[in-house]
Amino acid sequence: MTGAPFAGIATFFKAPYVAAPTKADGDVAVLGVPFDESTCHRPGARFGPRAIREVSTFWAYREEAEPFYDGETGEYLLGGVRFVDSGDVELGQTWSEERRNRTITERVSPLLSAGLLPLVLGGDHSITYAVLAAFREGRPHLVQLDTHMDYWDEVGDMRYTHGSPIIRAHEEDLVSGVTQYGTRGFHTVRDNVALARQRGVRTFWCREAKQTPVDELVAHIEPDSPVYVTLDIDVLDPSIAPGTGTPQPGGFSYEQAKAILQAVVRRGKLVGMDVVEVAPAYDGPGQLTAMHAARLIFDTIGAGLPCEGSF
Ligand SMILES: [Mn+2]
Repeated sequence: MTGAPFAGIATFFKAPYVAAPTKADGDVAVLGVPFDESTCHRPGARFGPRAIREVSTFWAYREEAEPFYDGETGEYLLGGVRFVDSGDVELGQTWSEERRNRTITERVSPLLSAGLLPLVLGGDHSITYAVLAAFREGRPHLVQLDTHMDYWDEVGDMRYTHGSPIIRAHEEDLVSGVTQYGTRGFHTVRDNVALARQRGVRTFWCREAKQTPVDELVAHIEPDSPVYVTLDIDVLDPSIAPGTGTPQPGGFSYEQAKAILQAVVRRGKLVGMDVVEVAPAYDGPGQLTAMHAARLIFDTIGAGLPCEGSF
């Protein structure tokens, strides 16, 4: 074993694969949800988990969970943090929304019971509702980085599409509050901007978030309170993240997203994270979108969990 990133099977971060991990196996449990049938436009996010896993191996050369040094911020990250890859949730194509949701929730709950931090790789954004259902008791604050509010009340007969995970989680009281960063693009009445505002969702529109110091962006989050982060990769500008189903011009740079994510998890206490809407078919050969997804995962979890050791 040379530890070469490009050799071996591409689990996330080349972490060991354990289908039902316990705390003995790791600290962060990766779970893929390759599902994109709730997409309203371009499909393909079902291939997101594999794409993110493959690109993640680029950073997998460290041994024995030694820390990374981020020279730009002068900080050590992820020292002593062990990842374990628990594989994918497989969902039947003919299943009802309720059955799909239940199946996802039932895979996340044991990870929480085992004391692991779930890191869920989508999949389209519909999966976030089902993941949050496993957090019902802890009621974390939901932090959403996303072009879209995903607060659509309903789309025809479907209540759990990728346009509605936030409204469903919010109205079912799975979360203690909602903060959105990066909202932009053309909105229709179905986006329910007014409804979200009326219910207390705090929305930082993309241009506003870019122009506001990060300390102010997170000041309303209760210090050390549980925070769940959902990162819809379309919050990034399409010039650096084209591989997604519903891109919009004018998004965050990598640095802007990183700064917000790190400020959020340093203010609150990170209890779980998902990254959704990576659709590699539109990504091109450079794997840009998956690369940014993987790197922002490391930046966020690295800032959110204590780091042991330095070198
Ligand atoms: Mn979304």
